[in-house]
Amino acid sequence: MATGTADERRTVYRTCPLCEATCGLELTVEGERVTRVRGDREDVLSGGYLCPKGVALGELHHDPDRLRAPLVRDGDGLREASWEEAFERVAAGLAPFLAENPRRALGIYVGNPNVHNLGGALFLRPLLKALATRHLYTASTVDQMPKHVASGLMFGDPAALPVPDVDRCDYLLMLGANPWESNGSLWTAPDLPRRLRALRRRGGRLVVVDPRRTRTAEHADLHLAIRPGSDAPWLLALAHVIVDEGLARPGRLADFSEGLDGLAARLAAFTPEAVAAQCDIDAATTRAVARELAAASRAAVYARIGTHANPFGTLAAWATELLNLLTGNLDREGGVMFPRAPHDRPDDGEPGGRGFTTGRWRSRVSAHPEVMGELPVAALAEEIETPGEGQLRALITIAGNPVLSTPAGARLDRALAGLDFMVSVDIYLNETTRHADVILPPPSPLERSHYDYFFMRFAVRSVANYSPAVFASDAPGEAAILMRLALIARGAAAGADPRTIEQENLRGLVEREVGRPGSAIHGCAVDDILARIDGADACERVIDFLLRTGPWGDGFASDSPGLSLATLRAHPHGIDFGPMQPRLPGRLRTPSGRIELASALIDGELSRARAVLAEPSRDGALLLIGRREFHSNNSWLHNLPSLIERPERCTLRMHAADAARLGLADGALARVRSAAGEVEVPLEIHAEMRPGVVSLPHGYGHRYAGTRLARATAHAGVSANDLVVGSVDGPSGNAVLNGVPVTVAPA
Ligand SMILES: Nc1nc2c(c(=O)[nH]1)N[C@H]1C(S)=C(S)[C@@H](COP(=O)(O)OP(=O)(O)OC[C@H]3O[C@@H](n4cnc5c(=O)[nH]c(N)nc54)[C@H](O)[C@@H]3O)O[C@H]1N2
Ligand SMILES: Nc1nc2c(c(=O)[nH]1)N[C@H]1C(S)=C(S)[C@@H](COP(=O)(O)OP(=O)(O)OC[C@H]3O[C@@H](n4cnc5c(=O)[nH]c(N)nc54)[C@H](O)[C@@H]3O)O[C@H]1N2
Ligand code: SF4
Ligand SMILES: [Mo]
Repeated sequence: MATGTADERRTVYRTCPLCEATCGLELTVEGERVTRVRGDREDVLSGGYLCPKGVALGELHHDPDRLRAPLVRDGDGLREASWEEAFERVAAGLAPFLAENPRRALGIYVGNPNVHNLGGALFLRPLLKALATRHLYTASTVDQMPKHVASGLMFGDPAALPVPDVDRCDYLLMLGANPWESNGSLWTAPDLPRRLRALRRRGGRLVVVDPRRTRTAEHADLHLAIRPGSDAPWLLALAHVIVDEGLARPGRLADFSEGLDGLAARLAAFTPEAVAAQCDIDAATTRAVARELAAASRAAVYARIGTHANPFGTLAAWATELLNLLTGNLDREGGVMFPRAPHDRPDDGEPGGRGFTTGRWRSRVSAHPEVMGELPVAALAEEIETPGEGQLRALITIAGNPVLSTPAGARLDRALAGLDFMVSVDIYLNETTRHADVILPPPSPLERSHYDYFFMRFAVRSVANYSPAVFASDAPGEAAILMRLALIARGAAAGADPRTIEQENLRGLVEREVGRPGSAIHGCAVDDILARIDGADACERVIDFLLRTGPWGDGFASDSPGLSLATLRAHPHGIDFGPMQPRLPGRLRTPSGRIELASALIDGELSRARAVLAEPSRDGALLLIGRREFHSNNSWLHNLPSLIERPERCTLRMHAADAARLGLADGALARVRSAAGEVEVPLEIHAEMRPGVVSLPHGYGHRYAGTRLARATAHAGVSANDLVVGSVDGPSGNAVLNGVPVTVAPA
């Protein structure tokens, strides 16, 4: 890392931390300014691809509204303060809630950017442990929790998420995902448009299931405009056809799968004919897709947020992997596979483990089951509002903006205003953090080093890439802030050294590894290894250790050419360790050591889905769905000029026939109402919509006083989440963000 004089010009390479694609960027830096951002053509995974958000990384760093110093509340306003004063205020504010045993009035909300920076990825865990609260809420329950539950049940590990092996695949059935705009999710494959075009060019077929004719759907061989919320029965109908017509070919997977025998009976009700009205897909088409999928040599079924943020999200996620299994495409080249990151531990030992359970405790007000230690963020407002023992009175938010990004945002905004104490770790004073008593801002993404800890675990090739910080910063980094908070939560004296947490953490990692029989450092002296770990800060040291003891590591052998942080420093475009390899059955952590298809939870969901099939289909109500935009990222990049100063984008898209019926003209102001609230927004008649479905992007609604977001406020838009009611998918607690019934009228 270097700081330069105004005339010094340098080129730096860096992994973009803004989304899951992890593109390699080439930055030109003149003195203290980023003057150009391009794709790094030599990056081993992205090969030069980038999107407008990556280009705006310099604008994010230079944004005058981005916080550079802590803010503390004085009366009604927030003023700048020193870090010491800010931490003292946090310690004093949290003290009464930390004194309670057990801690029932203190909670934490963890937002999405935590998975895009090393501090959050590595040091949130010690903080959560020190807080010892059951009030844990995260962005996972407005996103992918159903996928974790399905993997937990089937593979015994909620983190075992297979990804499509897109570069070797011949048939891709994609539901509820729009990688042309989102750049892929739980699937790290930069430049998916190029990869999907290549799939079709080699004779493969792309089928897209989405109520909207998205840009991804435009590039498909077949687009099916399904009715929102009905993916689960449709996927079950595909499975039904495959089983019923004797097309199932699980191959080697059958040797370690449990519950294949009972499938025919469990799927019997879900015939293509029975689901046709609910899904709006005719039976002949469903049968044809099932037969194509079964016949394809190397196929993958991939379903994302459009299918998960739904009333049957978990069942849809389960049915997705069931189809991959039935067609023999799970864990097969060109199908869906479990990636392996260079910092992962190997699958040594026998398959099997403790398995996965949910509901070890329940939320206080609505009795939602705990899932992965979390409660649904859709229940956060009611936990703050509802009096009684265990009422949530103090909240920590870390890199989250739930007022705009989670259901019934306006209600949550009012609830946050009533808290006794709130602290936010965030780079902006925004709709959520304006309620905080203290805001602790970590440095910008360019002031920290980066290794993509989470998304290397979803990458279609095993890749390692490390980026040093571009600019120096004297302020505490994200990891240091989280460690200070952890110390406060433990009741350590103010001013205690955060390195205590770091040292404990690293020693714990080393102790576990020297005790693991398959490890290259099995039996080594812990202190000897600790002394040899490399890295400029707490995060780098963890990464160096994990890389060196990972599948391609040097194992701390001085003569080994294997991987370490030092090797990555010498390879600024990354190192590619090749395509994904089969990992089953070794990856399985179920009690039986086998893929488990039968479970009471899924049986319950199947009955619930059968009951819906029997109901007459409701018509009339318009169903609201979302829309991710290429130039945006949830709620928080709207303050950057190149991303926001564009033609109006926060519009309600509607099919022409619905608009005509409702007497709405293109561009007119429409009043949209749901059971949760009401917004007024310009109407856009759009050919991508199907009748009966309207779409509004989420993340807008920058209408609140007391924020510091000049540009975003000038392009405020309305929040889709003021309309989202807050019902959840039962098994996962994931919010239902799609298919919300609304009425629309001229404003
Ligand atoms: N209706 C509807 N709602 C949705 C969705 C949808 O499809 N439809 N999508 C959902 C999804 S998938 C997600 S992931 C959630 C996201 O939900 P959240 O994570 O709660 O919200 P974001 O809008 O991503 O806000 C991120 C926050 O992190 C801050 N931030 C950015 N970088 C950093 C950093 O490096 N460190 C720290 N400490 N803070 C940082 C930003 O200023 C912002 O306050 O939204 C969900 N909401
Ligand atoms: N440009 C940009 N990129 C992003 C983000 C962003 O905000 N902007 N957010 C990032 C985050 S946090 C995430 S989680 C990922 C998400 O990445 P994706 O999962 O690809 O998400 P979306 O682009 O929202 O695509 C979801 C699609 O589901 C469709 N849909 C809605 N309801 C239904 C339904 O009931 N059934 C089916 N089959 N489809 C439905 C929508 O029309 C939409 O096209 O994107 C990430 N990348
Ligand atoms: S696609 Fe994602 S990773 Fe790539 S430049 Fe855009 S935001 Fe960054
Ligand atoms: Mo997300």
